[in-house]
Amino acid sequence: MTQERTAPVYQASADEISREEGLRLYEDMTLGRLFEDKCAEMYYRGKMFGFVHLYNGQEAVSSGVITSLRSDDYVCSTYRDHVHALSAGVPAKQVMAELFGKVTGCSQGRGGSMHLFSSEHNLLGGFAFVAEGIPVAMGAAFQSRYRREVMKDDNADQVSTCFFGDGAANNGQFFECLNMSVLWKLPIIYVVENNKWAIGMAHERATSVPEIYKKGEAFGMPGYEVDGMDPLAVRAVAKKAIARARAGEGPTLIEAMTYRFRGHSLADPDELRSKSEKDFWFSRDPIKRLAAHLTQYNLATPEELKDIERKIQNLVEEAVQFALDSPEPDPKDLTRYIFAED
Ligand SMILES: Cc1ncc(C[n+]2csc(CCOP(=O)(O)OP(=O)(O)O)c2C)c(N)n1
Ligand SMILES: [Mg+2]
Repeated sequence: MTQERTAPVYQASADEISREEGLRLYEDMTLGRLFEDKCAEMYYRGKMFGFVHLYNGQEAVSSGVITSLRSDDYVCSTYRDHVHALSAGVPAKQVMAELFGKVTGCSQGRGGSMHLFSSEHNLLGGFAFVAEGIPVAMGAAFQSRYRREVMKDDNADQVSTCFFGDGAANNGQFFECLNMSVLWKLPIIYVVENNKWAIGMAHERATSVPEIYKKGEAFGMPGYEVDGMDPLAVRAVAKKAIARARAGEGPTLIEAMTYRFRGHSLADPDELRSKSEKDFWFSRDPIKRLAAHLTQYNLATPEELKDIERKIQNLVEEAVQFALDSPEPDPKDLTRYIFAED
């Protein structure tokens, strides 16, 4: 096996996180994992249609960044968007119903897996085209700055976060947005989830400089490489970037080294990645990592963590029942939501 690129190990201190914050993080990551496992089950039972891309393994990135945000900050995602939506506070029922194409879904059953949206939770969307969300998130960051500085709205200090993959970081929109957001000092955080693969294309075969975080430097933007399998490491770097953006100092690029535990989508037999590579990353499970920290520093007992898992499992079951019981969109509403309504 070739040497795996990982970020430097982060040494979390005993007082890194409070019990309350630690349990919230654990709950959020557990929800992400159990929700996705249930999606796989429902997909194979024929309850969902189209492509469904799961996030298993990458939970430390979504939870580490999004639980560090304020509820009025913005989150922009890709087609791998279920867990970002959950971390942003979209109820599991609404996400599951959307995946079932039901009218009670967060996009009223029009979007499906790749197009989760919630204006209430400042979730700007899941986007199916690779890198499509990057300029959208930058637009959100622009409006924050414009409202604050031109319209003199002191409350307009919202930060935008933009999640995307290593493959997206080879797309022109990425570079254009890095340039523009530094030029305009926009309050945005670019979070590259480097999971080593873009479908079946290995990252180092597709890019000239595999260390994506270094690409910020060319535009005068701080770039951080972080262990994306460690929620506390992600959280620490996210907090720094959020404070910088909130203070009007401009954007940050974060490259989180992570791994998806399943195939590209549920239609992918996942035969290209080697067993030894998968085993290396499975042994770095981010949820187990957080559990070890919480128990080591007496922030939680194993029984308490088990209780959280049981509670979340029930919540996911309820989400499925809600989705099953919900109606399909009415065909007479087919042309609604295309243009702004009166
Ligand atoms: C503009 C565009 N080109 C190609 C595709 C097909 N496509 C879908 S996912 C994907 C790989 C993207 O990989 P990455 O950005 O690393 O994200 P990951 O799936 O690993 O989360 C590609 C090429 C697409 N959706 N959009
Ligand atoms: Mg990738």
